[in-house]
Amino acid sequence: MRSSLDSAGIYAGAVTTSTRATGWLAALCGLIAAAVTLAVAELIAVFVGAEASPLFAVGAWVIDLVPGGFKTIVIDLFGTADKAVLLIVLGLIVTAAAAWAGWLEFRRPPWGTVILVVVSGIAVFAVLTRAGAGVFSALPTVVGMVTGALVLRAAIRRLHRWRDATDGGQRVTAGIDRRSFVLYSALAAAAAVVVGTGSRMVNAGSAAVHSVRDALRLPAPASAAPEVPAGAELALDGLSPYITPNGQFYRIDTALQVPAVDPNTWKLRIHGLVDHEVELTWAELLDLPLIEHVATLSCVSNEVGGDLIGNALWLGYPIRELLKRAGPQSGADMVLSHSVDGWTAGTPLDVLQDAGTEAILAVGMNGTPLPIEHGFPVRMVVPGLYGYVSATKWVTELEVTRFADAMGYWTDKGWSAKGPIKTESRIDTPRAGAGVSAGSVAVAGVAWAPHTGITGVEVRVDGGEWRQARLADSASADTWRQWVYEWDAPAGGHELSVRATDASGYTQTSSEAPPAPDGATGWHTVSVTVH
Ligand SMILES: Nc1nc2c(c(=O)[nH]1)N[C@H]1C(S)=C(S)[C@@H](COP(=O)(O)O)O[C@H]1N2
Ligand SMILES: [Mo]
Repeated sequence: MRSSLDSAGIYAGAVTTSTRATGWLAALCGLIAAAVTLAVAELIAVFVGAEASPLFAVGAWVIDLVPGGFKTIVIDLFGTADKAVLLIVLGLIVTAAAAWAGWLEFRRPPWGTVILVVVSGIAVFAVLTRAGAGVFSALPTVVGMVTGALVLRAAIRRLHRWRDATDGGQRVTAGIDRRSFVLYSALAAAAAVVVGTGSRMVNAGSAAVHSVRDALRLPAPASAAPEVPAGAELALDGLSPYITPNGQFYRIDTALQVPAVDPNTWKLRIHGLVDHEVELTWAELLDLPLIEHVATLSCVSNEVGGDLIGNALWLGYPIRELLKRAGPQSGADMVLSHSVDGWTAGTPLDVLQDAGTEAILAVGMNGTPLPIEHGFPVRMVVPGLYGYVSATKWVTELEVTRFADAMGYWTDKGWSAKGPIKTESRIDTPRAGAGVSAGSVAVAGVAWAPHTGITGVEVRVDGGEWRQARLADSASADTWRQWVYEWDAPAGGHELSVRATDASGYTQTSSEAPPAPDGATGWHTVSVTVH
């Protein structure tokens, strides 16, 4: 009696292989060849430079290709898991292509090899579009491709021999050929896994940078921020804390692989329309009189009621002082900040030069060095502007230029060139859809108009009269403020809305706008049930 394993021809006693099993084994050869290609590419990238690794270059390239409006759609769908989703989708596509290549190489050589070369060619193209790519950046993928192709052909050759011996009824030869095929494939697969994961870890470089960061002690600020007033924190259940802990701070960036920047080799270059180019090392930056400042950072993609916003205590050095050293030339009106990964933001020069705006080159966040995913070792923080036009993480260059001559990453994809944060407010508690007991209910949330300041928050129940909420204190106009409204809640279903007024006298409009191109507007409204 033949077991199903036997018919697959791959259990220990079987020396023959059925047609169906052969097809699957050919596909497996394709997968092994793909693994070898990637592993060899990672290995060579260890020497050529991590940005030359095809794996993340392809993902990063796809992210850059995605049209601007899609940014919000992706964030809506997957939250901040968008990157994991992208990697999984790419992984599935590569797996399918690899299996198909193996099968084709068996049936219609050399078409499997052709697929491998075409897919690798796309990867080479992706690598060459990355920031900091040179001609040598193509080397890892090309060497990987050649090795992968050789392995594919060698494995398929062994599979053919086994198949032919099976067809010819030569059991003894089939046994030998089978062993040769299994041994070769297993060795190639194992080598790919070991070399690939090892090299990937080196390329990610994160281990090394993590330990540098862990060992780091930031200097005390020359001017400490005044204590956050005790009255800034209402400490209500369900209300966002005034200071957002680092672990809860939202994260938005296009980096598939968090850049690993060693502070000891980090440098900032200020160039462009300046009288003197300025270069600043990490040691020089830490020697400057650092300041502390509490500021709220928000993403332009934040929907009304969304959570892509946080408030932190930043430690850093005012950018205006560095610009003074460089001496911007007349005609310049924008600073294009560049991240090590090629991402850019265009910030108005006058905002960065303004003595009343604490725009800083930040090294610390809430008393620790910047978390790696929040821009370690150095990022920008500019009170009052959305992150996409100001908050460059892993920043290495400030290019003084003109809005007429240059564009930040998202502006090039249809978002506004200028991005002041819009006055907004959010109900944190009760949550939408929540059930609460009748009687006194604390309706509370946060409101923000960074750099302008919030002067009033009103709450309305079921479209009735607007009632003043009580505002908590804040460290400065650069941060959000908590608010609370004591509601005497009657039983039934109710709708709560909030709107804020800022220090310029502007009250939030009811008119609803989507995040693109310059930030969402509208009143946050939640429905609750009172028992
Ligand atoms: N290098 C780099 N910096 C970046 C971005 C990015 O994609 N790459 N995204 C910006 C955007 S859109 C926002 S809203 C803020 C978010 O900062 P956070 O992740 O620390 O909250 O970072 C900004 N800085
Ligand atoms: Mo953003």
